[in-house]
Amino acid sequence: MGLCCGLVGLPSCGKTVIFNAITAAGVSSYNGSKMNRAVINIPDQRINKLVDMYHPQKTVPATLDVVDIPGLKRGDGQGFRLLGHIKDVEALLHVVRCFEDENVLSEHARIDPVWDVDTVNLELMAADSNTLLNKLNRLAKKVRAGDKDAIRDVSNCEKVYAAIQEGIPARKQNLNAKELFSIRECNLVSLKPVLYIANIKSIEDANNNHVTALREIAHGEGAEIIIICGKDEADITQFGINEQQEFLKDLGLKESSVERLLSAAYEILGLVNFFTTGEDEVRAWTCLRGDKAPVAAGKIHTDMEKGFIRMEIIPYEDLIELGSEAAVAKAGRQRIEGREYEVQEGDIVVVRFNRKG
Ligand SMILES: Nc1nc2c(ncn2[C@@H]2O[C@H](COP(=O)(O)OP(=O)(O)OP(=O)(O)O)[C@@H](O)[C@H]2O)c(=O)[nH]1
Ligand SMILES: [Mg+2]
Repeated sequence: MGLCCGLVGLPSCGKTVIFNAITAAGVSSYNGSKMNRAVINIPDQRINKLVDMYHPQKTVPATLDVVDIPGLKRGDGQGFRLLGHIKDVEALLHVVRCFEDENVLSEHARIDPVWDVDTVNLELMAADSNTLLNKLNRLAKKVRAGDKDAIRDVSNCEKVYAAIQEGIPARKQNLNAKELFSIRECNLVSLKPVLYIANIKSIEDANNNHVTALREIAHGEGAEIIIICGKDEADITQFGINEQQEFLKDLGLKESSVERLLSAAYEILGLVNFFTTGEDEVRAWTCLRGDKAPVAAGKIHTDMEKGFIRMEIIPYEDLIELGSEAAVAKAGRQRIEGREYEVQEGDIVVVRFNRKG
């Protein structure tokens, strides 16, 4: 399974419209109480080149799961109800309404990205406060028994909790590795990386005041922002690929929102794609930047992680340059790496493993 991103935001900010724009799912926009889920195939020219070379029976691109989560409202505790869905995702795609339209109801008296972002952050932090308090309660017993690990965990959890009470989401707290370790099991929602999506009416609005306000928020916290004409882009997903290109040009866009979103999501999540190749299957896999070879091998099969022996690697660029695996081997560019190797973007891998694990 690919990694999972969740669309969050206030009601009617355009989450479902943007979900349709990036997944071409064509979901009806008017049922805000329902969760929607879709899998995006990640377009990758390299896969096409590998298919030309291996003529496999099956081709599997990398994927990204996207879920459309019903709107959060300020202070009505929905954060708790929706928390389960948000806990399941690895990154938040935070949609912020930056379009004016009196026919579309707004949560607030006026369109106000600062208020919107605050509201979502408050809901996420309310949910996290609850999670942390539960964890502290559970730890209290162990602390009374003098458990050293529990004493350290309590102090770290209390620190994160106190900062949340001051209005600082966990992702902005610059937590160190030990603190992160203590709160890992809590799976805090305000710790998840955020990509802001400004939903605008038309490309002329790309620099309107609302977008400027959102950009300032994003820059202030070192987050990325992408701008999407949700409604128009959702409409054009219903056309064929060539027509879509024409329409994008008409909208003044070079790339579709899927492409922009994917590259931003890859960046914030620190994702790396690697490949397995053969006559039966050419397949792209996803791991996190910095993942060691056994962890990456585990994406292919858990047995490969358990019984990992070594990884044989051909960099994609070398394979294309030299034309065949045999030529790469002859040129001495195939590598053998062990458990400490960090898998790199574009590695074509063969995992050697002990089947008994
Ligand atoms: N004019 C205009 N309307 C939009 C735009 N994006 C969304 N809308 C409209 O806003 C309304 C709400 O959009 P949705 O995508 O359903 O909003 P949502 O965030 O999914 O809302 P909930 O699911 O209720 O939380 C719909 O009527 C959309 O047609 C836009 O860019 N411009
Ligand atoms: Mg919706």
